[in-house]
Amino acid sequence: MALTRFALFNILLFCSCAASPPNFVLLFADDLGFGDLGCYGHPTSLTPNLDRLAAAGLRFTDFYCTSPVCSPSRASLLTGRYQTRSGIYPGVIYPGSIGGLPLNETTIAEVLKPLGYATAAVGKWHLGVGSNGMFLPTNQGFDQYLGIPYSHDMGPCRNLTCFPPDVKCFGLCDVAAKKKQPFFLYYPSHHTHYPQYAGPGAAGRTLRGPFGDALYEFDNTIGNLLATLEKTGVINNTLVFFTSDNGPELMRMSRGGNSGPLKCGKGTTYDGGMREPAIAFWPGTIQPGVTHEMASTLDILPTMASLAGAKLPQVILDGVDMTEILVNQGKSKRETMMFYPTDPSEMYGLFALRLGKYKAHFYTRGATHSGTTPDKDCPVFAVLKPHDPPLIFDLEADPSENYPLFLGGRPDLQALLERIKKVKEQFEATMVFGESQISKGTDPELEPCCNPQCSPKPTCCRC
Ligand code: CSN
Ligand code: MG
Repeated sequence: MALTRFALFNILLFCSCAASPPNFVLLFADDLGFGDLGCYGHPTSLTPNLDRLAAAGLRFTDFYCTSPVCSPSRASLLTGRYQTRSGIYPGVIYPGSIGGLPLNETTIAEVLKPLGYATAAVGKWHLGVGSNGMFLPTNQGFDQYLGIPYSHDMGPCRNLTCFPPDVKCFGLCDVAAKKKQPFFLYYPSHHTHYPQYAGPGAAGRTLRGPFGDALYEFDNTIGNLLATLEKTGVINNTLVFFTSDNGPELMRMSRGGNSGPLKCGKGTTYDGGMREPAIAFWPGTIQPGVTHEMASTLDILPTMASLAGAKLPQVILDGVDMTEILVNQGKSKRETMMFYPTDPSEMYGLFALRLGKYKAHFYTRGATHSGTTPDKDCPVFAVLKPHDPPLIFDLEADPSENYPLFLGGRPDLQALLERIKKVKEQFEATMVFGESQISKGTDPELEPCCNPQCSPKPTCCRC
């Protein structure tokens, strides 16, 4: 009897899996650091919904994005490839940028589309607009897009952050769920990026001030999303994944984020710039826990492809399938993480490389975005410094990258150094830099403008 019921249960489970691939909700924070969430130890952040996802899901301690600034990090998230390949460097895309994420790159949305997924991007895109909007999400596999195309401290209409238009709820989850169509919702929120904004439900509601209020509002939105997933009955067939694009903008002082115990923040290749909070939630499939396995935004495309049964793009992928970490709290297939600066070049190559628990810095440099903290290595005054041999840190014993290992008299560390050099050499030999999209420059005519016929642009767009 028990066995029969067990068998029936399995069949039902199997049938439902085979019949309906899972939905994906990808939540992406902006400039949110490793130490910013309640569940990552921030004392005054108010993040009840993210904390709930972490308590009932899997929380990562060693999760990396690929760049300490926005656009390159987003390019990697959506393509599973280092930004050097797609050409989203140096720096970030500007409102009038001529280039954008090349259309021949394959995004997660494009991977899922052939399986009948409904796809939507809601929030900050920051991978180009281009002439006639050629680089917008609707040309990169997303059926629908509602949001701002770049950071809200860019462009002529900055005051839109003070007087947000009354945008009605998009409701795509709702529609897709009712149709029993699988969906992929990409929600890259602008909330925690400077200047922060919070509406009446969140402004002044936290102990942390403007950053805390904006984060709380984002968290409320996540709560609403979860409620919709529950109400529509799809929550048990939905992977919700949360992470952030880059480390905190420390130059904003208490209005920037917080990298917790990690060194420096945005713009740098220290862990504070690129190691991020990450949470995977899927009731019934992902067991609650904490994982110390190394994983990356690069791995999200291959993982979603594998869970959906989709074909991988026929290009060099830097991501690996992390399903085993998610569903069995198993081992990562990822052994390395590569750290490129905001202005990667073939001449300098990698600034740093993590192999297992060790991270080697071949170059270090501070950044404008990481100014104002007492650590003298973080601000822009810390000029480019080559290290030969590289500075090596044991990130398990010293996550703050405070104490470089002394290699003298340690044959084991000498062997490690040789291995790191070899891995670096092998990786760099496979790296073909794509044509830089951002070096193509800007054209004011390409800036989205509230008064398209006006001149001269962009100043006439201040409306
Ligand atoms: S970012 O932030 O777009 O989130 O990376 O708003 O690197 O020069 C970065 N930058 C404005 C920004 C400029 C931003 C830069
Ligand atoms: Mg950002």
